[in-house]
Amino acid sequence: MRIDIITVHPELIKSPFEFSIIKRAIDKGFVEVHFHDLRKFALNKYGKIDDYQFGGGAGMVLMVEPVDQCINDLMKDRNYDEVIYMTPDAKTLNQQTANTLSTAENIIILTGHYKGVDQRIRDKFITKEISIGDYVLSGGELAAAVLCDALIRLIPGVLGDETSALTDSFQDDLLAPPVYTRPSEYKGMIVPEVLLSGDFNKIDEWRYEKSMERTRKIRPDLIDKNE
Ligand code: 6GU
Repeated sequence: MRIDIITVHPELIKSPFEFSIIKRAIDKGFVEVHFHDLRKFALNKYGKIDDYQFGGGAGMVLMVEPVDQCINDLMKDRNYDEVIYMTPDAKTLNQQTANTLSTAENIIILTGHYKGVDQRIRDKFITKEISIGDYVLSGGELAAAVLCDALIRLIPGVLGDETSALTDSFQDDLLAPPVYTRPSEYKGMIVPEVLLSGDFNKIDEWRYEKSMERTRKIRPDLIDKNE
């Protein structure tokens, strides 16, 4: 997979790609991530990329021209499966969207800032708009990093244990069960005996029950959705 991220603040978004699973995925060649500084396409030597909105109102809007040029440059070299715009006024990211996007070959992610991007960019290029939740961030960079993390870990081979991405919370619309590791007793706090029993049928059953219990308590909407 190749991901091209267009941003006003490349430095803000780089570090999540430099650690742990995501770094390993890049090092092993499962994914290529390229950052594109919108200011390189600025209208003047002062780096102008935004302007006041027509009709009045507070906040700056990313201009059509720099974004259009940046996306056109990328599209000259390859075809893109999706051109994604990160914005709070969109459908919320969920596991199903992440699963689908993780099979793409090439994607562009445009991160908004200020008041967002000129609507003409959305009309002309954007194939998918994604929010990461019902709250407002100061820019789309962190949201883009969240999206990339969710996608990259799903690429086959990225996680050492092939099955573990599939047993995550939300893959089956249930929250994950509790987990424990050594020691089996600490300051009188003990690990549930079934986990030490070696009986894998019983363990699976216990985990499922705990998943249901947690989901009913914390996210009953996930269960109602399937009934
Ligand atoms: Cl994608 N962008 C911004 N600015 N705020 C958000 C968001 C995105 N998703 C939730 N809040």
